[in-house]
Amino acid sequence: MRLILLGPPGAGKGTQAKILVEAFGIPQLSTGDILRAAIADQTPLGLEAKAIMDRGDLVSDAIVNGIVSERIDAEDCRPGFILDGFPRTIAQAQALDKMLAEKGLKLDAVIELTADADELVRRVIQRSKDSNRPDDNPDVIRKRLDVYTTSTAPLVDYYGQQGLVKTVDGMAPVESVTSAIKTALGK
Ligand code: B4P
Repeated sequence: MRLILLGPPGAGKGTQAKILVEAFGIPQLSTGDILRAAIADQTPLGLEAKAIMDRGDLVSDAIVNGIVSERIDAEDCRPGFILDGFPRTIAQAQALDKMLAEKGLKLDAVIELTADADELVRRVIQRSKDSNRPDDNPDVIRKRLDVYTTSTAPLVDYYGQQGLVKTVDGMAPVESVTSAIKTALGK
C-alpha cells in the first residue's frame, strides 16, 4: 500500500503514521523527521534547512523531492510506504506522480486529517513542553498554519481530482482516528 497522510501541522500525521507502520508493516517516510535528523547531524542539508524550518517556512521543493526520490527506491519501500508530511506543495505532488509513474507505481489513497486551528495550536504548544523543536511555539505555529493554507491545502483538490482523497476527522482521540483511517482504507 502506498499512502499519503495530508493535513495541517499538529493534525496527527506523524502520530498516525507511527501506528499504521505497525498495523500495515510498511515504513513511514517523514520528510520532517529526515530534515530534523539532518539538522541534528549538522550535514550541509541540515545547515541549509534549519533557519527555514525554525521560521515555519517550507524547505525547497528540489531538496525535499531529492530526499523522497532516494528514499522510495530503498528495499524496505518495495511493499509500500506511508508518506508523512510529503508532498506539501503542488510541485512536490507533481514530482511524486512522476517518480511513481517512472517505476510503474500508483498511490492507493490520500488520507486528509482535519482539525480546527485552535486545537492545532493547542497540541503544538502542548508538544513544545517536551520537545526541543524550535518551530513549536505560538508565533511559528501560526505561520505554519498560514503556509499550510496557502501551499498545501490545494493538494486536497489535486488528489481529489484523482479520486484518492479520504477525509478523516483528526479531532477525535488518537485510537478513534486510527480506526477511522482503517475503515476509510477498507482494512
Ligand atoms: P512535520 O515534521 O511534518 O511536522 P508537523 O506538521 O508539525 O506534524 P504532524 O501533523 O505530524 O503532527 P503530530 O502527529 O506530531 O514538519 C515540520 C517542518 O518540516 C515544516 O514546517 C517544514 O519546514 C519542514 N518540512 C517537512 N516536510 C516538508 C516538505 N515536504 N516540504 C517542505 N518542507 C517540509 O501531532 C502533533 C501533536 O498533537 C503531538 O504532540 C501529538 O501527540 C498530538 N496529537 C496527535 N493526534 C492527536 C489527537 N487525535 N488528539 C490529541 N492530540 C493529538
